[in-house]
Amino acid sequence: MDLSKVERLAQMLKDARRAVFFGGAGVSTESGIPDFRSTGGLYNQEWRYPPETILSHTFFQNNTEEFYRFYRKKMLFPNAKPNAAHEALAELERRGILTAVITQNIDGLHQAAGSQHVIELHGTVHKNFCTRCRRFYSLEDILHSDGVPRCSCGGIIKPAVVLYEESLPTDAIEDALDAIAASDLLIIGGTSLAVYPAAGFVQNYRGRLVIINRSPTHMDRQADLLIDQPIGETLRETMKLMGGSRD
Ligand code: CNA
Repeated sequence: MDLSKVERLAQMLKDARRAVFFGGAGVSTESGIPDFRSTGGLYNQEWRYPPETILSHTFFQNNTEEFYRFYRKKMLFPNAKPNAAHEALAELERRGILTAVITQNIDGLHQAAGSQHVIELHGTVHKNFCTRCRRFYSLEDILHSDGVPRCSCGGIIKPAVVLYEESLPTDAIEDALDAIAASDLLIIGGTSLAVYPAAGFVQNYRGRLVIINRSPTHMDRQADLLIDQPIGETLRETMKLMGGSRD
């Protein structure tokens, strides 16, 4: 761990008036949830179809049973717990430094860590709806079902997760763009910035920019501070340096 970089991050957070965090699957790898594009990630595992095909709207419609086989096995981690990154971000919000967590993740771990203002660009596995009558079902309901989960009305239940080919929720887009526009520090972490339109939200950022990612991203040259270390460890060390209060 490069402590001088951690020191700089701690100072940037102390100086910030409205910091925002924008993250992805890499934030949850230290909780045991694999990401898509790392070596051990889902894109490097053998499966009959590539993940972006299985996780597409068309595939859900035409191969619902296979979709659910993949989804249950690879996207649901009911026992995962928030790690040091989720906890640090929740603490930064409590201290009035961080105004929003914008996430591409669907695992609900930011909320589990206590973050209040979480903008879920790609939805969540914790909400599921009947495609016919819109009745709500919990993650537990999905975990306790077999094959294709069905509503009491007979309709197929679909997770409130944004699949490839589907649009992002309008309110989440607006909320994310507002939070980014009002911020003076943006921390991007645990994301390859390869999935659009989400990655486009941070592309032209003009404030101070920190990137914490284990592998390179196309925005690295724009960053005021670049940390290629695990994000949980990085934020844990940063919080230690920040001490108990803002100053
Ligand atoms: P991605 O494309 O898999 O990229 C993850 C990035 O994080 C990679 O660049 C890694 O190098 C980096 N990374 C991995 N672990 C760490 C770590 N501990 N510290 C720092 N960097 C790390 O994932 P994106 O989020 O960019 O792609 C967007 C997809 C992935 C979204 O649609 C998500 O819904 C989807 N996804 C979400 C989850 C989840 O909810 N936990 C899991 C897997 C995939």
